[in-house]
Parts: sequence; C-alpha cells; structure tokens
Amino acid sequence: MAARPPHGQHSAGGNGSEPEIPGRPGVEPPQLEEPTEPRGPLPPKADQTKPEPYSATGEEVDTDANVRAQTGPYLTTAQGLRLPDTDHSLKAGDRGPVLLQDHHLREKIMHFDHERIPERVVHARGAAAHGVFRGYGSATSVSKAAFLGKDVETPVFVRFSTVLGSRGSADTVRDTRGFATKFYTTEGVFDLVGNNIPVFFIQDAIKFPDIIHAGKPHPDREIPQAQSAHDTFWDFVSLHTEAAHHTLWNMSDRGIPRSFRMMEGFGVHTFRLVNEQGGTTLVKFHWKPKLGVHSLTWEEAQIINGVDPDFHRRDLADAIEAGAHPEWELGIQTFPDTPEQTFEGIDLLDPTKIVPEEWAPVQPIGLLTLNANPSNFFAETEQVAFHPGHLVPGIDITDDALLAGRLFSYLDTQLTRLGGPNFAQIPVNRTHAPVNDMLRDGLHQTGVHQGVAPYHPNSLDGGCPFQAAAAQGGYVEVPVETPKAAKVREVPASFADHTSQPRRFWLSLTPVEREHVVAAYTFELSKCYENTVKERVLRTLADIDPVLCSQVADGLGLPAPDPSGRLAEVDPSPALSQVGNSWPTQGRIIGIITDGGSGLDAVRTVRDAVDAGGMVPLVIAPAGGRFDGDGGEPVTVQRTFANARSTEFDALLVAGAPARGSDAYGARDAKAGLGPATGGGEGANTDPRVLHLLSEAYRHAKPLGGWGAGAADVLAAAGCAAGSAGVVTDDDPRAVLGEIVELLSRHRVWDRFPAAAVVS
Ligand code: HDD
Repeated sequence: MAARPPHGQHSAGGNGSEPEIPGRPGVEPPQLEEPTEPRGPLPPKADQTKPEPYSATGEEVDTDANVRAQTGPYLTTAQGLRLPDTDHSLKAGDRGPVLLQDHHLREKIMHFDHERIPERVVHARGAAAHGVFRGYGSATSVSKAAFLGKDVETPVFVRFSTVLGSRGSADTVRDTRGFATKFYTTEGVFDLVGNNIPVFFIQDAIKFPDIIHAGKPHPDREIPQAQSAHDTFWDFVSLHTEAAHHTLWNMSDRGIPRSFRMMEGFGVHTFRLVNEQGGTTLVKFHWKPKLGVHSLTWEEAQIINGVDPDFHRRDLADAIEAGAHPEWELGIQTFPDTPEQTFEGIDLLDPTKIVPEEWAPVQPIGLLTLNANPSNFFAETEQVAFHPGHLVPGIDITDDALLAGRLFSYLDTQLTRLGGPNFAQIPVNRTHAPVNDMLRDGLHQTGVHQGVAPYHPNSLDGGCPFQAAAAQGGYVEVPVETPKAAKVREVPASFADHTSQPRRFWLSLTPVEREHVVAAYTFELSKCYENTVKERVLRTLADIDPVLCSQVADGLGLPAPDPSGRLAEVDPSPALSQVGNSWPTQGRIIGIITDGGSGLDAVRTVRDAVDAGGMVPLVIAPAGGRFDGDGGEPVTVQRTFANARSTEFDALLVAGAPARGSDAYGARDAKAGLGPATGGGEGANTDPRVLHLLSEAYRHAKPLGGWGAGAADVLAAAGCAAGSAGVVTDDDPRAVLGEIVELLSRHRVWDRFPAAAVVS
C-alpha cells in the first residue's frame, strides 16, 4: 500500500526529523525552496480533488480553466486587480493616520470579518472524503435506481461526524457518529444520512429539539462540551425510555470507535425500494467496513482527546493519503412490503428497533471506496448539505415519524447555515445530472438562467421544461395507501416495548464488551449530581438486565431496583458483538522503539516488512534525526520518546540488540537498554518514558513484542513480562512481527481484560 507515509507521521510533535519514506530506502524527500519569483499554479496533491466539474445547472465544465484560489503567480483583489502590497495600510506618511480610501484594507478586513458561518446545530464536528461507489447489480431486482446497477460507478462524498460537540471539539468523545453519504448519480443526488448506531433515541421527530437540548452543554455555564455524562442527558433518556436502546449502544464500545474507517453505518429508518415493474420492498441500509468494527478503550479515548483531539480526522486523511483507501460494502436487509409494515413482530416504522441480521441477512449491493481528501475543508466538508429527502427513482421513504421531521429539518437548517436557498449550487452540493429547475434568484444565486417563462405550463419557452413521467426518469412517489384514521397526537402500541431490544443487545455482547458497558454507565452516571436521575436510569436498566443493573448500581453505591415485570425472553444476535473475528490489518500503526545504538538491520527489516504488509511503521527513538552509525542505509526517526504516546499505536515493538557473537540480524555492536546506557541491569536503565509507553499500551490490551538482547528485560521492567498474553519475544524479529500481526487482526489482546482494564 503506502506509497508515502501520512503527513502526521512526520510532523506531529515537531521532533525535527526530516521526512523520509519508510520502507523506501534511499528515496530523498523533496526539499522546500525559498520562493523568489512568481510561478505557475501549484498542482493539487495526488489525493486531493479538483474543483467540482459541474456548473450550477449541471453541465460538465472544464475545471482546469476555472480559477483556483491561491495558486496563481500574483496576488489580486476579489475583482482580479493585482496588488503591490498586502502588508501595509495606506497611510499619510509612515507614522501618519490610515486613510479611509484604502480599498484593499477595507476589502481584506471585511472579508475576514465574515469568514465564519454558523456551525451545524448537531453534527458540527466532522471530517469528509471523496470516493466512488460501485454497484454490484444485486439490488436491481428490488430497485430501479441506476447507481445500483452492475459495475455502475458513482462519485460520492462522505462526511463522518460526532453529534453533540462543537466544531472544535475533540474527536474521540463518547457519542454517536454520523455517516452521511452523497451519491452524485446520473439521476440526481441521493443522500443516505445515517449513523454508526442502527437505532435512534426517539420515535418522533417532534422530540428532536428536546433530546438535543438535553445532550448539549447546560445552558447556564455551557459545560460539559461534547459529552453525555451530565444530568440533563440522563434526565431526558430516563424519562423517555424509548431512548434506552440507543443509549445502551452509546455506552457500548460503539460509542468510541477506533477510526471512522472501522465503523458500521446504518440508514436507521426503513426505506421502500421500487423496481422497474413497480414492485416494492421494505429495506434497511447497512454499511459494513472491510476493516471490521473496532473501538478504543475508554481510557485511550480520554487520553487522545487531550494529546490528539483530531485523532479521527487525521486517521482518515492519513490513510487516504497513504493509499490505504477505506472501503465499506453497502448492504440491505429486505422485508416484504405488507400493509402492516412489520417483520416477525417488529414494527418497521419504529426507528428504535433493529431486525437481527440472523433473521434477515444483510445482502451486499455495492462497494464504497474513499480515495481522495477534500482540497479545502470549508468549501467541501463544511458546506456540504445533506438531506434525507434527496432521493432518486427506485428509492422512496416510509411513514416513519422520525423521518418525516427530518425531511423538513435538513432543508430548513441550510437556510441559516449556508445563508439562503441556493446552497445546491455550492460546488460540493452540485448534482451531476442536468438541472432544469424553475427556482429563481435568491441570495448567492450563481446560475444564469435562460428563458423568459419560469412557470409551468408555458408557451413562450416552447413549453420547456416539460414534466417527466416515470418512463422519462421522473420521480414518482409510490402510491401507498394512507391509513383511514382520526387525526391524533399518539404513539402506536407497537412502539411500546422499550426494553426487549436493549436486552438482546446486552445478551449478544461478550463478557469483555459487557464489562465496558457497565464501566461506561457507571462513569457517566457518576458525573450526574441528581440521585433521582441515577435511580430512574437504574430502574430502566433493571428492566433490561438485572446483572447490568446491579453492577452499575454497585459502582454508584446505590441499591439496585427490581425489574418492574418479567424480563423479555430474547435470543442473542451474535452479529451485534465486535469481538471474535479476525480482520485485515491495513493501515494499522506499529511503533518500533529503538535507541539506535545497535541492531539497526533488524529495525530496517521489520520497518520494511510492516510497510510491505500495508501497515504503517513508525520508528521511535530518544531524539529525532537519523541513525546510520552502522554504515547501512539511514533509519529515519518519526517519533521521539518525548512526543510518542501509546494511543497512537496499534502495537509496539522493542528493538533489542543481538546477543554478542550472534549474527541473527547482522548487528555490528550489542547494547541493551533503551535509555542512557550507563551499564547495570538491562531494563533498569530504560528511559521512564519508554516504560510508560509500553505499560500504557499493555493496559489497553495492545500486542507488544521485542527481539534481541535486552528487549524482554525492557518489557518486563514495564510490567509486560514475556509470555504473558499478547507479549511476544523471540530472537528472530520476523517471527515476532508475524505473531504481532496475527494478534492485531483480532484488534486487541482480549485476554488481558478485565484485570488490565482497571485504570491505575
Ligand atoms: Fe440529523 C445533521 C443523522 C435525526 C436534524 N443528521 C445530521 C447529520 C447526520 C444526521 C449524519 C450530519 C450531516 C452532515 O454531515 O452534514 N439525524 C441523523 C440520523 C437520524 C437523525 C441517522 C435519525 C435516524 N436529524 C434527525 C432528526 C432531526 C435532525 C429527527 C430533526 C427533526 N440533522 C438534523 C439537522 C442537521 C442534521 C438539524 C444539522 C446539520 C444538517 O442537518 O445539515 O437538520
């Protein structure tokens, strides 16, 4: 994979080491020159996109001819006037007053004053990427959507997000993640605006402002930021027990993903697909990540929020830049479109319910690959506007009352956020299909509409544009019968069961996952001040599972209530657990700790093998720079003992020295101890920062390894004795790496939990 390592590998922490391509010995990095004279436009980076190639009315345009800001040779005003000086205001003498006539000063400050737009009211913090979706053709029997056809390739833009935090909040908070995909299909834009959790807190959109008010910081002091661990959130979810299911998912490891690349995505609602013959099928959409579903530990997530609040954003951009393009399969669960719209007793219009995959398997219908980073965060990631009502022929909605409110909300919010009704013309939002609308004028109108008769029918423009029937690709809503019923504000009886599905989720988790759930509830509720709130949550937990309830109650020092009735009898759904399978290790980050004094050949060997295996090797040493003392090809240091934190690595390796006389991996000199080598017992000299690095990684159940003299002592000094679960030592560095990769494919050394989960 990695043609070159991500930015962050070179830059974080500013250790002064020069960029070099790990695993590509001898390739000299390009040197930045001091610019001395104007030059032509800068080429975009390989993983960044060109400007949107479609005009506001959908025609393909030559983007190379378009203006690309800040790439031409001379500075201009917004009007294209070349400027001789942008560093000094126009003044009456160099110490005199600034003149009002300074048009450049006025334009520059005016524009700066208006650079910010309102952040999204929810999902404000996000990161995005461009990509492509390829249909498998397997869905054509149920949907006529052209982009689902066999091998049809459709450009996409995907934005991941947290829900509660502000734009500048940290990435790895405990929260739901948004997973919104814009498909630029030939029939118009289709947006699948989903989350990484398959259910929602509420069953009716009218409560959305309430759940969000409860989850956002308290209105008086505006704390806490980006977290649910506070009284108002738990007050709301305990008073609206329909939220119990979503809350339980949030308290599980799903609430703290390892990476956007390792999350599932869900359309949540039930949608209605329509095929060429007009036949309809109810479906739920699923995104299945090729890398599997993996999470952080809670302590890791908290540390990362301090040491690298951009962790997920960086991870996504770095992976794409390195060529490790993340992939997801789109799948559907299908259900017969009966008048009841239920499946095995589950009301498909209730967004707080899932249908277990064992009952209705997820059938793959296409592949999503993210392969390009945005070239401008504001223009693309910030201005992208999703809307569940952006549909294409072959995909229709159902009467889910949560979805109904969303169909109103998403258009409405863009008016405030993007400043007017023409946001569809912003490059990232432009459809790739021709646009012949009769929408006119308004703020930020960039289309130059032709014709004199923007109304229908007309005779002055020859009747154009004509309406398109289904046969001409027109979007015709499925003529579903609406119920003959009284107008009421009521919830159906079939929505009333709020605990059996959370119970199934709980029972489907492995012991270690359950332990994490208990710890999460206990942590969050211990941050609440009001005992009544905690007691109310415990009452809901008692109806989900008495063990869950009593363990959380113990942690809070409160009595565990009895269930209010008989517990639901449900079978577990193994598909809900994250633990047990093995997954590709592409893009995983392996730290190689060395003092550079000896055994460099082994470091080179392992570094190159990690790179060749599609993972990312980072050499960690006492200081930045390069090692070439053995006369071999230089080894560049990417991290130092001062700036390396265990949370960045999926596994750590200790490069010891070969035993004297050994030529196991060709070292010239033997020296042990990763620190000031002052003699004495090996490991005793080890730099405390290395010990911290290793012991923290051990506590987070990461695979650890080492080879050569001294490595086992260093590991033992850090409390990670060779032979304990997931600690691999051997004289042969390749053998160590092989076992480490095998452990990594299962994400963590689960055997180390629960004992190791106790945070010291
Ligand atoms: Fe929403 C943004 C997902 C219910 C109102 N929502 C937003 C985003 C995602 C979701 C991923 C971010 C899109 C982006 O990256 O720009 N929302 C969901 C899911 C829901 C859901 C999966 C339930 C199944 N949302 C929901 C309801 C309402 C909203 C019930 C209001 C009645 N959501 C919004 C919004 C946002 C939004 C206020 C904020 C920014 C935006 O739309 O463009 O309109």
